[in-house]
Amino acid sequence: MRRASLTGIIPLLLLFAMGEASAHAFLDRAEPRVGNKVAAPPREVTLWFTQKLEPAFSGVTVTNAAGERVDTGKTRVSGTQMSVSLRSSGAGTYRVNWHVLSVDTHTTDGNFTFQVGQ
Ligand SMILES: [Cu+2]
Repeated sequence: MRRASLTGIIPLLLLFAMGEASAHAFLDRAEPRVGNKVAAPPREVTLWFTQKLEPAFSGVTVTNAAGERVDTGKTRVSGTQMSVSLRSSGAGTYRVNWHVLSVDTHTTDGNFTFQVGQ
């Protein structure tokens, strides 16, 4: 009996967890695209999220393979969009590190890489 009731509850809990998660601001897409390779160094990185962001508590940094910052340090937030300009940089792998506070007061963060080169 106990086992039967548990199997009924677990899918319900999963459903609640997913409903909660979908309410946060998650990365929808980015430019340069996540994991993509671009020929020329981009002038900026732009990220789009699934929810509106609170500018004061959202930010993005970009580092090169050596872990050095290549962004200008000034994150711009507008609605669901966040972007940062990059200093001139060469070929290589870059990591984008982002953290956001969405308007529902939940924080999320993540990172991804893109490559520059031929
Ligand atoms: Cu949320």
